[in-house]
Amino acid sequence: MGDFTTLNEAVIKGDAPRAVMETQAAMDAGLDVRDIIDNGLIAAMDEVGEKFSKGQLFVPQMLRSAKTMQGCMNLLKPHLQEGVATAKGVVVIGTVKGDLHDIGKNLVCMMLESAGFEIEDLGVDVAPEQFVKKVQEVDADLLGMSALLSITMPAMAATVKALQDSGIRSKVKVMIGGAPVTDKYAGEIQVDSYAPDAASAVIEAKKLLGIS
Ligand code: B1M
Repeated sequence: MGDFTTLNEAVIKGDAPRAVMETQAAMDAGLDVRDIIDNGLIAAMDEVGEKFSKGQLFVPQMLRSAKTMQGCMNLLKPHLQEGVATAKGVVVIGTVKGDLHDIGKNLVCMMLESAGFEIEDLGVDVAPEQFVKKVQEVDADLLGMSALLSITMPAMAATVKALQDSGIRSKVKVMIGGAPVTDKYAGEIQVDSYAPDAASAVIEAKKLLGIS
């Protein structure tokens, strides 16, 4: 594992130029892209969340850190390629209604895309009906939902119900994730899979669609 102290600090401070420079330096030093993401960027965002919980920083600073992380991700994205991309299945994905967090969801999209899946990203604050409409429109193989707030998790259950009401639940696999989401919750709302992070999301997606 590399030493990411300076990159961590830059993300926590929301100093985008410095963070991007540090990310580039880490790549130039030959460090693994996943290591940079996990220990350089995600670890810093976890600390931002902790500081926010303790009242040591506020929403505008959290937003600045989020934008900084996104800038670094843009730099890393081309290096996430897993090999030649061949269409493995169509994935409709989005952050659920009432929730505006998209960094984790975007990371999941990037990893799935680089693993060869075709991605239909609906963005944030996606209502159950919007998910259903898109799944029908593109004949999706997999629906992915992300939630970062405890109070928006029920929107996942509402989407599953909307799929059932439209008669298409059995035609599409459903995977959920996001910091407050658990395997237990996935069982309760009867989705097909839960993934704790972006790398497992790829493994789970492949498993669900029978791809090795
Ligand atoms: Co907010 N926020 N936020 N926030 N924010 C959290 C989530 C919080 C935990 C902070 C805290 O209190 N410690 C807390 C939620 C508490 C709770 O409900 N459990 C919180 C809160 C309270 C809020 C507001 C209510 C604050 C306010 O306004 N008072 C507000 C809500 C706005 C809204 O959504 N309606 C709010 C706002 C924001 C910003 C807009 C400022 C910004 C988001 C910017 C953006 O996303 N574009 C923000 C941020 C940045 C965070 C923290 C600091 C970081 C989130 C993040 O990007 N993590 C966060 C604290 C934390 O999580 N440590 C916090 C990095 C990211 C890579 O991880 O998203 O977990 P994550 O994704 C992972 C996995 O979860 C998984 O894979 C990803 C990669 O490994 N995964 C999936 C995610 N989706 C998946 C889907 C899958 C599979 C895996 O399948 C489909």
